[in-house]
Amino acid sequence: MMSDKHDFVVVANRLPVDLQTSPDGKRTWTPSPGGLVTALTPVLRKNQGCWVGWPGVIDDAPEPFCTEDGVTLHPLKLNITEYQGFYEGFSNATLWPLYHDLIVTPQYDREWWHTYREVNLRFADEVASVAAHGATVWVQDYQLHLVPGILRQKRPDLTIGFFLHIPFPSADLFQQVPWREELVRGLMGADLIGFQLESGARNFLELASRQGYDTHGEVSTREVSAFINLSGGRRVGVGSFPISIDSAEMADFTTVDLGGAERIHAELGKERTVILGVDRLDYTKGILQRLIAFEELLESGALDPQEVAMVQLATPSRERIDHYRLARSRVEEAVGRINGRFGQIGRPVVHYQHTSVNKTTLRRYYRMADIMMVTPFKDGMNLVAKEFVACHGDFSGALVLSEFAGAADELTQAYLCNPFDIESVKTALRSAFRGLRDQPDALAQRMQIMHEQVLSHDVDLWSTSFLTALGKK
Ligand code: ADQ
Repeated sequence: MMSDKHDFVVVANRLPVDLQTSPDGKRTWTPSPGGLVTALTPVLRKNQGCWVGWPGVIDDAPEPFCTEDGVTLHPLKLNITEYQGFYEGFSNATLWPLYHDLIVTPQYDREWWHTYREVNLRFADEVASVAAHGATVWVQDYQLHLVPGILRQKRPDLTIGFFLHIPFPSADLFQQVPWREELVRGLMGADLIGFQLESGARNFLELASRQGYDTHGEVSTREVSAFINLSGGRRVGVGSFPISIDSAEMADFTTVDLGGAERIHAELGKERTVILGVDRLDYTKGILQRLIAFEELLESGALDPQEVAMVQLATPSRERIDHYRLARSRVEEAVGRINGRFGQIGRPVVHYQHTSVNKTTLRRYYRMADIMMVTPFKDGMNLVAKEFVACHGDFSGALVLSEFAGAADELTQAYLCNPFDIESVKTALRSAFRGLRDQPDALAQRMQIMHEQVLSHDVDLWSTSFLTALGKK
């Protein structure tokens, strides 16, 4: 039975559904499971929960429907103007680059801002219409900054949590935004504001204090000991809640044919060391820098093209935004150049695929890779790093990881590098090679420590600790 009021509501820009059109033109909307869905499904199921979001297709949306897990999916339709101003514009060409420390210059466009406000209002309206009296609402990410504030005004009975999946920048950077007060006020509607890292939470407290809010306490992880006192007696908790993956499921290869992983390796060349990259094709991920580091090591002779192969899987992303198109063409130019210089016909040194792959295939890639390269300039967490580590319960393999990925706080046994410094990426990659060749025991020990960290800190811990802290507020 689908009830129209819910005690627990998740609201995210994206609803976890995909539209499938069969050859005869028949259209079906099917739930699409991802990490966030897996983490939240138990809570949603227990509370007859509801998920509000945009179904991913412009000007089209199914009626609300109930999944097999008993979760109501409540779609919100966006037209092309809303999609451009709210999603591509303000969310992804203003806030995204600003929050990633200006890797590209953010654009401040008043029209986008107006649309962003209007769309946030619509999201808040939808939530208000489905939330039962006294319900808990969990707002996700930078696309919905204003939702907590609007909801608080409409529905003071609700308990509201907000979690930011991407980094939160220093107060100095944030103060650039023409609408800085409104954005902060929007978040203040929440009872609890969660960040990936303590550094992001501290940046936010510093910003709030500069904007005249009364802040007190020290930031901590998975619990709340820092607060902002608002006039009227309400207080907002601020804390760090590092997100993770469904680690046990990722690590469990009992139903996955490991021969598949071996076959992939064999196709690339059994004797070759395989370096893997897996990313959304985003300029923050440092894909080009990783390729250049690889190229320079081939050029200097430090790596032999007969003995090594790089695989880069890149999911298409935000393709209508200029900086994304440019990032893609630079990556593809580098792949072509490196293969032109160091590959042979039928035997490239870089294997590049600009598509998404299914989860089982992805896990085979992770498992067969000798070295995983995760080199973002800035990343809230980076789940790919954790997925790779979870897939190496045999303690094989090495991880090269950017210091600027949130995951570096936990995966301290990785070969850390600074992606702004190509020499540093090269050094980390060479160290990983040396580890593989000369110090297998030390390498296995590093992987074991990281594997245990990821297995004991999974996405369930993330959602439970956030919701427990929110419940205590
Ligand atoms: P993203 O920037 O999307 O997430 P990430 O955390 O790495 O980055 O998650 C990407 C997900 O997409 C992973 O689960 C990965 O397996 C999958 N993926 C990537 N390429 C793929 C491919 N070619 N085929 C199939 N799957 C692929 C944002 C923030 C991160 C934060 C997460 C969660 O930017 O910092 O970790 O949210 O909070």
